[in-house]
Amino acid sequence: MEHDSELPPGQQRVAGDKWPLVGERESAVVPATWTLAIHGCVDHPCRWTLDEVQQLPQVRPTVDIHCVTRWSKLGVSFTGVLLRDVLHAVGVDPAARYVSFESHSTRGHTSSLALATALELGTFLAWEVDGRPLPAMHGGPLRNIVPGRYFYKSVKWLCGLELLVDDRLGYWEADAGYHNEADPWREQRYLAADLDKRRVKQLLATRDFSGLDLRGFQAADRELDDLVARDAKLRDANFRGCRLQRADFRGANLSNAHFQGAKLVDAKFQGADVEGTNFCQADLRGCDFSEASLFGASFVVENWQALPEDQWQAAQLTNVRLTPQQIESLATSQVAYLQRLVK
Ligand SMILES: Nc1nc2c(c(=O)[nH]1)N[C@H]1C(S)=C(S)[C@@H](COP(=O)(O)O)O[C@H]1N2
Ligand SMILES: [Mo]
Repeated sequence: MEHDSELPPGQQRVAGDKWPLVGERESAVVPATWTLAIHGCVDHPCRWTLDEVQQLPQVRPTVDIHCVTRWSKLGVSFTGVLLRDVLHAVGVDPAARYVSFESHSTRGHTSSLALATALELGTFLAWEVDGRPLPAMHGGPLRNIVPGRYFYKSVKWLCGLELLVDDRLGYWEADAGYHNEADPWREQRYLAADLDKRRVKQLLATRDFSGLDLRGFQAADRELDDLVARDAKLRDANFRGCRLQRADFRGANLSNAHFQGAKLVDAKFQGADVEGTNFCQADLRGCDFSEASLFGASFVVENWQALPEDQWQAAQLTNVRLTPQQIESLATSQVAYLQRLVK
């Protein structure tokens, strides 16, 4: 599909040639014993070595990577074989409707797609990036790549392709509410948790979210000073314009949460996941981000340098605890802003 812009909505380019590491960091299996099992609804279930995979016609697609935590890395070239050719070689049972990508990893990570979608998007299995072997931390010896979907559909250390009649939700899709379609151009990031109105009211009254799964929680413009949300799951939650002074978000998952214009004076974010989180125009005086993970977080609009000062200086960043390393993990426009304002 053709798009006017290179970047899907809400995405930012990584600085330079950075390639962030997301999710699991290593495989559970040494490459020497690595094989790919192709099973489920196939005519000839089999187990291939990497050598055997590489016998198929090789392709060199250039792919734009879009992570759900809002970083994008454009124009990455891989070497691999098309899923279509793999499946052609083993023969697919016409009853198969889904394909599950399985990982050699301790938690048995998986992700799945409708088979027709996977084929249409040109899904392939890659062992090289920019002409060099795919690094182990990025899924070497082999990972699948699904162009045109958030990167969580591209499983590292691919060890199996299972053809299914009925879908089986993947690791992030089943437990963390990641959207099963994952189209970045339609911002299909997360599904909101199911909460009835009474429960929402009760949560807002007690101001205790500790340990709860409240992804997508809608709390814009609320008075929530002293909120306790330790270890809460608040991906994609909306706290725009809230009062959240002294709020305790230690250990919480706030990836992609919205804090635009919120008053967060002295809030605690130690050890929190704030990947892709939006803090534009928020009052962050005295906030502590020690040990927090900040990839893709934003503190100011991308083009701030082109705007009049009164429009970007609203953010208040005195006494914010952010290390230089944390700041450097952000997009270029953000780094320049924070280096100027964090004292
Ligand atoms: N085995 C495995 N594959 C995985 C994940 C994971 O945790 N384990 N994370 C997914 C997510 S959410 C992303 S964004 C990409 C990250 O790939 P990278 O670490 O190479 O950037 O891998 C995807 N594939
Ligand atoms: Mo991701």
